[in-house]
Amino acid sequence: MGGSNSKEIQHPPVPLLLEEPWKTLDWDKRDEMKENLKGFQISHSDVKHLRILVHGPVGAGKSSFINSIDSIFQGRMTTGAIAEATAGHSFTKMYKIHKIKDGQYGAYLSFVFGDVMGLERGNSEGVQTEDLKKILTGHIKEGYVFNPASPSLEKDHNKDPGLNEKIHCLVSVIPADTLLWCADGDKISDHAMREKDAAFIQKIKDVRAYASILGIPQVVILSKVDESCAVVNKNIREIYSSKTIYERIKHCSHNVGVPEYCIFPVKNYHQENCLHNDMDVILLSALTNILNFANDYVAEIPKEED
Ligand SMILES: Nc1nc2c(ncn2[C@@H]2O[C@H](COP(=O)(O)OP(=O)(O)OP(=O)(O)O)[C@@H](O)[C@H]2O)c(=O)[nH]1
Ligand SMILES: [Mg+2]
Repeated sequence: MGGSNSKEIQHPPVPLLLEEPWKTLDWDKRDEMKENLKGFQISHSDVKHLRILVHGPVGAGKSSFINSIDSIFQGRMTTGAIAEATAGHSFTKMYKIHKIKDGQYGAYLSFVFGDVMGLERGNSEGVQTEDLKKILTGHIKEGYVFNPASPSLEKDHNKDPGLNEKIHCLVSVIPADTLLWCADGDKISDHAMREKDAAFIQKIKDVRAYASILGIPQVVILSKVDESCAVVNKNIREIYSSKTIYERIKHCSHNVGVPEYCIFPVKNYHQENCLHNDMDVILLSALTNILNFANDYVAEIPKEED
């Protein structure tokens, strides 16, 4: 007999963690990883700095990712790429290159980040995908102020950019807490939200497709893992064991078209007031992969004749 007298079926609790992490890191290697990155050698004599373009939806954590890397090498919190707590329209309005230094007085490291305005849903909102394509080819100069209503004009452009001015790796920052979670349609009932995500994803795909034509390697930084999984929020070392994070990586791979091994979940510094070993190891591991991909790309390009 059914009804209120029937005994409630007790389901065993669903485990939140995978049996085995899908990736392991050595948590004691922060200093060694930092030293390796400080001494990173570029495999092409025409390239002074490996150029990493960081793009993605508005508020995804692009500037925070750049700040997090800068903070690690400064040994303290920095805010060179200003990050903003208010959601909505992009806080970053200008194309800015961020060089990373070894400590306060040390040398510049062998990579720089390009920080751009965020992608937004509408055609006249946020950064224009056409502008991102021009940044990839080195045509847009640093300091260019983005105009969401129209792409850049010829006068804003570098005429004949060399390999050194071009982008060597495209990083898409995608927040793990909101986007893509609803990609299969059954996880969220808000249709408008799904549409919004689809528009973002299409723009990310467009820029990626163009980068692919140019042969530029691409990775995804899956930010805000702390907002996406309570276990990871409590203990960041569970990042590669969390079922939620792993599921989102698979969603992201499926929807954006980036292979899983090119998706790096991270927690950016956002409210901490001092550095944290485990966050650094995770961020440095992602950065090492980004630089290796960028370096593999430039190594393949023939040197310009004198
Ligand atoms: N919890 C958490 N918050 C984050 C993380 N990364 C960034 N944030 C917060 O998210 C907000 C947006 O971060 P930004 O770095 O300004 O994002 P952005 O992609 O540069 O945004 P726009 O320049 O406005 O397009 C800020 O309040 C950050 O503190 C993260 O990994 N975890
Ligand atoms: Mg920003």
